[in-house]
Amino acid sequence: MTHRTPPFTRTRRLLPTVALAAALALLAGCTTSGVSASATAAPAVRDVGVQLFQWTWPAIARECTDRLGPAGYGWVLTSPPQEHVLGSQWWTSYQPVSYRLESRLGTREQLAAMVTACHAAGVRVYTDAVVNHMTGQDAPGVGWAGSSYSHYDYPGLYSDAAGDFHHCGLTPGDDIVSYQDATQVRTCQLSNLADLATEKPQVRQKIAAYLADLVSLGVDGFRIDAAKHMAPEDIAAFTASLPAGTGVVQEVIRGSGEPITPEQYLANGKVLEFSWGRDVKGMLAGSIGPVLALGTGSRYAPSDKAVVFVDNHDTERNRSTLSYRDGATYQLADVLMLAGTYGTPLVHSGYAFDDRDAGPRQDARGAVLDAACGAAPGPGAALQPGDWVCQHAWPAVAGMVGWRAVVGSAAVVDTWSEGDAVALGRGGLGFVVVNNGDSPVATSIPTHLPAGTYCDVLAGGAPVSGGRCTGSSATVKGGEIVVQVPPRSAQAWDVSARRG
Ligand code: LAG
Ligand code: CA
Repeated sequence: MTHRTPPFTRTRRLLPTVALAAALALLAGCTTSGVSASATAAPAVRDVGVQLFQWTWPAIARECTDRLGPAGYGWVLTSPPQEHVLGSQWWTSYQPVSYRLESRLGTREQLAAMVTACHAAGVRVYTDAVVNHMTGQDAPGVGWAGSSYSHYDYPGLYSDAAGDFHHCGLTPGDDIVSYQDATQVRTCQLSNLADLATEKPQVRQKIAAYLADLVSLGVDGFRIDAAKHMAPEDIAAFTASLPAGTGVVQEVIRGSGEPITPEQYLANGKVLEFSWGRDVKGMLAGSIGPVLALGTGSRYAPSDKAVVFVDNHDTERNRSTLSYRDGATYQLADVLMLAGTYGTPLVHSGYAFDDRDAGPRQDARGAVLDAACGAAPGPGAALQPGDWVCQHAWPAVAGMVGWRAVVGSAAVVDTWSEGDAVALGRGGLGFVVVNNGDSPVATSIPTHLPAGTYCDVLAGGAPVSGGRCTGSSATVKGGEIVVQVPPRSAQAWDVSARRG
């Protein structure tokens, strides 16, 4: 069970900044130990996103209302919304046939309704913009919404006759062979996908119109798919006319020694930083100590330009990062990401699979069935292929989203590491211990948390008005917290879950 009945609802997590500050002041007044000056509330930041991979628009709308908003998620990233090729595989989404907003994930009307519902829940909506290419189909076909097409002809949109496609002439089949050659990467085809001539004004204008259409429905931002395969100035051109504040998150996969780097794209907006997920995988398999310093150095985009993630739909399949298959270890990676100050976190949430191509569950027509989370989502849940993993609903993940809303932008004031465990404290407002070892951590750790007894917010927290904790509790006294953390698990405490 992840939902608490009303007396146990941690409503404080969703209060706007001012109300949160007031609630904390109240909390301080009600406790004998008081809350120190260092515990003044930092501004509530709802910066955590969730990629609801292959979720339908009606399912996302419901999730925004029922879970994402209440848990404190700030934004959701959807799969691509445009018309696509037919087929049961998930990656048909990445082969656009037209920019009609009709896909097996839902209709234009359902998309608009999803945006309305998410906004009402305080959740912004980003969609995946596949604009580097069209289909990779050698044979002509018909798309999901009925549009006819062939490889280099999309009637009413793009055609070879109009010069809308690249034919790089540099490689066999015009496909990218070497990532050491920037011209190939940008003007040859990615896996036979018809490469748009994004340097041309008429192509840029069509992409801009597609994005503007989504913005007209209330969409707040975009993941720019395959950004590495377009010049930064092309992306600048088709995003220039978006309203100020529209989010731009560019997928530029960092590759060592490659001429194209994420840094070349920072003038356009944020980038998805792949280094963090790769590094945390290595550290959780070896020495965890340095994990708290992740995010610095030449392989990391600046924090304010980085979207940080443990895994995404590609890396959970190519195994370059941890994934739900790694169970408890994977969960610890999400906890670490949400605890830290590096980047804007993006939680991945997909479905279980055996076959990397297998699509989500569909009806006879190929429409994707609405996602639903099981009764007890978590790293230990037994999953069949096609079951929704619902990482965003795992108590430790959702609990850390709430913790992050409480600590806000507070700085890291405590760090601790011993053996296979680390701890981190933010601004005297929150503290977390991650135990990646095979034995329990039972010790006292220096902390800036004010004295008192705290409920573990990864195990349900506590009633606002005091009383018993749902999970375990830990006591802070004399500037130290006494913790008991089982193997391969994490616990977290914050000033909103102090027992009165
Ligand atoms: C991306 N980012 O740059 C997406 O995150 C990634 O998921 C997309 O690949 C890729 N770029 C293109 O948008 C996915 C699958 C591929 C699939 C492709 C197009 O990982 O496997 O290719 O989408 O649907 C598939 C076949 C290829 C075939 C191609 C064209 O696997 O063998 O050549 O379709 O028919
Ligand atoms: Ca290209």
